[in-house]
Amino acid sequence: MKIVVQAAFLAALAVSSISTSHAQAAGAGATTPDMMSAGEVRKVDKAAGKITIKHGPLSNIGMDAMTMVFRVKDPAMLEQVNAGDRIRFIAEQPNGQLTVTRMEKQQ
Ligand SMILES: [Cu+2]
Repeated sequence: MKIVVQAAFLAALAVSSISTSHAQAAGAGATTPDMMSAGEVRKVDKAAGKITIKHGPLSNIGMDAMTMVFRVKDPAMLEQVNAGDRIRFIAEQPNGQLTVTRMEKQQ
């Protein structure tokens, strides 16, 4: 039980620090590539507004590498990528739901 509480606390800390970084980045108009995680698109489900990504470690939310389904912050993000594309992205957990908040296709 104690471990669960600590994990929740750390998650809250991580989310708040990410939000702060985003605000700063937006103010400076700068991209923050070092915050982004690498991944490969496996499936794009425009109807459901979801994307399946094979991702590396997501340090900001304490997740190991795996393949999983994410929601996307903006459905338009799904128009920019196709299965097989390599991407860099940021996933956050604003309401307990893993959501891709930023995504860039790798050239
Ligand atoms: Cu994952």
